[in-house]
Amino acid sequence: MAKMDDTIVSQAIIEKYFERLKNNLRIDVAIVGGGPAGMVAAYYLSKFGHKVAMFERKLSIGGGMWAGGMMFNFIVVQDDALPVLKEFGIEPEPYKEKGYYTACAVRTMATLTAKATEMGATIFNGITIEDVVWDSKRVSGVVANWSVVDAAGLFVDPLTIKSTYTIDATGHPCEIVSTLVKKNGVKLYTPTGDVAGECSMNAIQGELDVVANTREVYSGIYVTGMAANAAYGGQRMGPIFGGMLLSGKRVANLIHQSLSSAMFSTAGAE
Ligand code: 48H
Repeated sequence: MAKMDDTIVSQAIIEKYFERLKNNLRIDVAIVGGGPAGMVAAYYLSKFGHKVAMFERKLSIGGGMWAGGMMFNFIVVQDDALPVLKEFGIEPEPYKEKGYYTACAVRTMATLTAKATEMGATIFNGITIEDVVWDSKRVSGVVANWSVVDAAGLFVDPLTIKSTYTIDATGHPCEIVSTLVKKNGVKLYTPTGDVAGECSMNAIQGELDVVANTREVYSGIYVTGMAANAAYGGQRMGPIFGGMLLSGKRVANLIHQSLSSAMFSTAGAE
């Protein structure tokens, strides 16, 4: 093996990372949260040709999908979501009851990630989005810091990334939209004007809700996945994941429409 210089290893990593970071300071779409909904959104938006960066607090992306149901690492999907899985080249196995399919949670999440990055999405892991950029009218970016800064309880000023659109894909806590409301008292496009909060389990209704609730929740920011049900008060659905995939696809389509029109969308309606 050729002689290795340790500092060249360091130099390569530092140069490549900072090149990537600098290249993503102004983007079309910032996705906060690397669960299934965010990852599907990253794939489709990249496929449309938009510049997309995803920020994930943990080192591992995947959110709740890795764990399937109660850590039995299988997911269930329904007929409606099969075209999305097919797009990713994932073939779920038909279950003995008609209309139900199972897939390995780990393999599914790994494939979603591989395809989203192949399509051009950039993933920043180990970074927490702690705030948004807001000009009293519109969200126009995200405020990022190392997750370890938060974990260590340090006070370190963050850095800013400008994005034409932001997606809150943070799952159950709907963290980014909640911060927007808490800090600025803005009125969301939800019926209450606030984060309504997720309702209890009802798999059929929850799956319908998560798709219907995927929308612009305030100027410049959309919700997808469980964050959509938290924002609009939809029900939870347990480890059936078709709705997450369909929600990710829907948010990508909605944002693509807005980016393709000359003006930013101006209202909560889709
Ligand atoms: C950076 C952040 C931040 C932040 C959070 O929870 P997720 O898997 O979200 P979804 O909506 O894609 O999928 C939901 C699904 O996993 C689930 O929980 C279901 C179907 N539940 C049904 C039920 O009944 O319980 O992923 C969200 C990701 C996580 O990886 C977080 O670490 C990350 O977002 N995240 N990343 N900055 N401020 N907050």
